[in-house]
Amino acid sequence: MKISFIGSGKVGAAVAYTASLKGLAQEIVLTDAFSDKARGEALDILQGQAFTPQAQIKYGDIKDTAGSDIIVITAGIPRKADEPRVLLLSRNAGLIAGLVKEAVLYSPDCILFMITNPLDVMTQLAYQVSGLSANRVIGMGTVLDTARYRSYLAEQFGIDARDIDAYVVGEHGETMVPLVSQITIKGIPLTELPGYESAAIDRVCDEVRIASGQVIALKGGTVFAPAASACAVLEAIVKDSNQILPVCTYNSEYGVAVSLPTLVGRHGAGPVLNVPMTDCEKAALEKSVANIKAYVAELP
Ligand code: LAC
Repeated sequence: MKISFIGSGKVGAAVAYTASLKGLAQEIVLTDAFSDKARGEALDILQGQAFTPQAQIKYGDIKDTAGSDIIVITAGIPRKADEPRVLLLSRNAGLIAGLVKEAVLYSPDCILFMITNPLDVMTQLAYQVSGLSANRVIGMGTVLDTARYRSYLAEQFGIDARDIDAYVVGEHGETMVPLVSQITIKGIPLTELPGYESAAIDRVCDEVRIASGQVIALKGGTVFAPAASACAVLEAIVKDSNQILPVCTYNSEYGVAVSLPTLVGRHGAGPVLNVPMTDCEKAALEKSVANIKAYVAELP
């Protein structure tokens, strides 16, 4: 398995390192507009190989990604704490379009994994310019928001986050939709939990929406939750586990890239599963889709 990274900034490097710790690839290639950055991160990961699963850790430019099974794209301008992700649209759209076209030329059989923000729009753009089938253009989407949702629910109710089935769907952004009606803990409705109160759920949902901005304001950018979330998707692909994850893919029903619970395996992402929603949740999802579409309409 060859996984290449276009972008070796904080998130790209953390995803590459986490993937190496999990033994997800036999070959990892780091690239970056600043070649010394890619080289430094590759050497830093390589130098720990005496105590991690073995892999060839390389650095180079986009031609060195040739023949990749998965290409992870984190390149682009990151946002500031008080900036909505969509502000990055004009800054990143031209860059991403060019990188995607070139990457796919070198790796026509790859799966593209998008992390660059605004994520939903960049995933839509990558789908449009790559010529790849929708299942092979995957955005991290609300997998990250879902991780935060489950982590905060676990903290609130004193349970193992890995036992919680709860999804955030829609936009990886201000209109994200934490689904409340279907939260279960190993199949048991959350409402059955001792100490359950709906106000606590509302607080958790509010926390999830501001989570990224909070971390950016404190430390300049989010790194570890994105890396853990990204590697959950990479692991499902590499191990062909057909895990259900709310990744962002082009959805022909909605006519745009949007995050919904989807089977993820070596084939990429699909089919999207029909998660039960209340009328209120469905309306919120429709609003989120409309928001993504409005941003996609601004693509150059
Ligand atoms: C975040 C960035 C990755 O949500 O969009 O932390």
